[in-house]
Amino acid sequence: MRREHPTAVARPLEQSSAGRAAAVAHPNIALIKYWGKRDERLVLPWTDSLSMTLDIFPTTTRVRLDPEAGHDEARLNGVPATGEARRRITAFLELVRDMAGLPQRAVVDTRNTVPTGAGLASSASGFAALAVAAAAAYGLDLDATALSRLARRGSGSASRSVFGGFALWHAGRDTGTATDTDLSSYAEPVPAADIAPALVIAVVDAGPKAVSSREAMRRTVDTSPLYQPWAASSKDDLADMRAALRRGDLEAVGEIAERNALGMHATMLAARPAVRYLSSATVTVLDSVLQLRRDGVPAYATMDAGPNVKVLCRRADAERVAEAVRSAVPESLVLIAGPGHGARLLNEGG
Ligand code: 2P0
Repeated sequence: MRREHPTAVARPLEQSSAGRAAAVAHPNIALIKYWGKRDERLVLPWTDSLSMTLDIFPTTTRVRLDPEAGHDEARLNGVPATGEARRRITAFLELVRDMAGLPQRAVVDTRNTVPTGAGLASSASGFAALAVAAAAAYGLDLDATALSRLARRGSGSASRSVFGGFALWHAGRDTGTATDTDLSSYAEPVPAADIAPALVIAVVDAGPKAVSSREAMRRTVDTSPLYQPWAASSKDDLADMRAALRRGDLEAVGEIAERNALGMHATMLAARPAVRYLSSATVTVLDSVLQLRRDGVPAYATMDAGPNVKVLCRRADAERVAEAVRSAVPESLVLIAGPGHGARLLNEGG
């Protein structure tokens, strides 16, 4: 069956809110991971992924067009963006300008509340908020599917933060032209029974990571003998995960998420040279999660491109889980998150 993809409709700038807009978005944590691109320019992954958007760590981004400016300006938490961060924001704005057919440069102001670069998906909330704010500031009238595709070009995981709750990002198909392929890779909400979930986030190290996830993914795909087997098993994990969410089986959701994440880290450990994000503190938290399960508390761990651990459990067990993790790693910062909303425009009075 062919799925119809609503396409973006550009509006003239005069009809948008005077070339400025603000948006807020939240990070998401993948329960079925995205790890590896088959097309770096279009940010197309090898596998589908599935995540839960959080209700903590919002990113707020303001975009204002500046007809006088010769280049884009971006500030991250008040500090001018430089290097790779600046390059990625400018490349993203170029894409938006192409879509809108407008030449004006922009001033971008981003406020992150998540520790940047610590494997807590600041690029997901960051590019989801930037996609929504920049599209509005440049007068593009995009639906959520199109915003998700656009956010993907900034950072793959951002495609999922456009949506609240559980979201599935389709890897897309390579059957047609680059345009068709681009259209086929977007996120959408996933049907789920109410499992009243919480993610207990153990920040064992808030410092920036040694290897960017971009570089780590590239190295894994290019050199890890475990990559293709993991990608194949991730397909089965996704099918099992969707079924578990539909029937509201939190224990199955947790088990599948944990095995998928450990498998992803195994692919990195087998890369040449190895990429190891997990630290001794990570393993200590993993031990405490095992102990919780032995004590009859359903709790399951997932880790991203960093040493921090996110523990999926029932909302009703979240305090107990947080306490167990805190006493395992007393120097960690432990937070409780629930399912959050998708990215949205802020009404700032014009
Ligand atoms: C995820 N991660 O699914 C996976 C699991 C980290 C581990 O998405 O290169 O910042 O910008 O597309 O989205 C981190 O990668 O990478 C990520 P790019 P992104 O959440």
